[in-house]
Amino acid sequence: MTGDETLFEVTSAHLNTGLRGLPVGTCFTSFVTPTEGVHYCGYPIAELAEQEPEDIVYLLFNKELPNDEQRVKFVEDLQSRGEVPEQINEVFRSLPKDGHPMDWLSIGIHVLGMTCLTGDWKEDALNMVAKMPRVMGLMFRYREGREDNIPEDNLSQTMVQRFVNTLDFESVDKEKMGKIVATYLVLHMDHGGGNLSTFTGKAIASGHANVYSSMAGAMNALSGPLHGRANQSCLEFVLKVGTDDPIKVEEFVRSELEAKRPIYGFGHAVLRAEDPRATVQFALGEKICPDDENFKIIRTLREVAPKVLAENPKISNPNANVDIASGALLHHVGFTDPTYYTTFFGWARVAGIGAQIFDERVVMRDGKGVPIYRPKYIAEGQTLRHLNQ
Ligand code: NMX
Ligand code: MLT
Repeated sequence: MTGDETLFEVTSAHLNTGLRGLPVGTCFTSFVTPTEGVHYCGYPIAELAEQEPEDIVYLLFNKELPNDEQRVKFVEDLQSRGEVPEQINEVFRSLPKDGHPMDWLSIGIHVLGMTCLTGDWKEDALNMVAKMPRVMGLMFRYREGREDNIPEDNLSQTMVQRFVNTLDFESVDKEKMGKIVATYLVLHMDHGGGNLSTFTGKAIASGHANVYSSMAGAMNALSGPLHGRANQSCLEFVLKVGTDDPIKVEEFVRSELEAKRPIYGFGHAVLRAEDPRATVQFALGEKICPDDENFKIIRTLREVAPKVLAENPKISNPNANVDIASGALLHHVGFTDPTYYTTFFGWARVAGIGAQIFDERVVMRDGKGVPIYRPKYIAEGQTLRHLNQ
């Protein structure tokens, strides 16, 4: 981009639309197109789905995939940052067990901020990424009252292995669990600059709150049912449907719409086709759990719901979004409580939001950083004369 190109004509019709579609900045980590979905540093997401999560963290921070040597060095570097402070155990032990896991996650991130802050944007962002697997595992353990015999953190493991090792669930296929979690992380790490949680995190950081405080705020934004918590609502919805019979599923969808409840797992603010992240997860499910009861239900929902939603011309995108399939896959490998699902989304997003905060604070505007966010709001009845001042 050069000079003062006109990117968008703002009219009064754009007011109070949640900034929908208004260009407000540049994003170096990813972009989202309405038909092809998210691209991380230019790579369409489907091309990256099989990569290791560590490779994608490297990509988001360095804007290129690592070669073999860079990968080894980066994994070692992350491992050296992974230790979590002892205080997190005390804090988690004291939290209400019925508090929502997203609140636990946000508090866990604040504890990291209070105990591990360096004040360097990139160091703090990478340290947080490295500590997340253990924080996630501990959150499950303490919230479920499984406080005894928590395995030591094994820092020489991958991020996903450290999480699975900390959980130490009995009678689960740890390899399958690892594969689902790894794919989940890769698919959810970033989604352009304007999704609500990323935008919120960057806005908070623009006032020079540290990365941890900014990330905790981003997690709170992600916890809403129209944003990240849609994955929890979606599996709850699937369990409520309880059948893969297309006729009954259609009846259920219609009755939810009549009751003015959202059809979770469908629709998007930017996408106008099925989200490729959903397509990847459906393909994975067909491979690992085609006969799983929940998977069969979402397969039917994917067929039925878009047709019903498309009857309403107000709905811009009746197709499946990222949240339709993730719950069924997580459930299949042993995560049977849907209230945890958004924490996986949050865990993944720490990488993308951390990288975007780093770019906005340290790289953009020749290193000066983006100034404090301050969009303009217009008072009801304000005159044109006032507006132009
Ligand atoms: N079920 C019921 N109504 C819907 C849906 C849906 N899946 N999608 C859109 N609408 C309604 C929407 O509520 C709005 O109604 P109204 O004019 O009465 O306020 C109207 O259709 C137009 O909305 P759109 O312009 O199509 O979508 P918008 O950009 O406002 O919202 C979502 C996008 C994602 C919030 C919306 O599609 C939705 O609520 N989907 C269900 C929840 C969900 O799956 N969210 C996860 C999104 C992904 N994520 O991680 O954030
Ligand atoms: C996301 O991944 O953040 C969601 O799809 C929401 C969005 O992009 O607005």
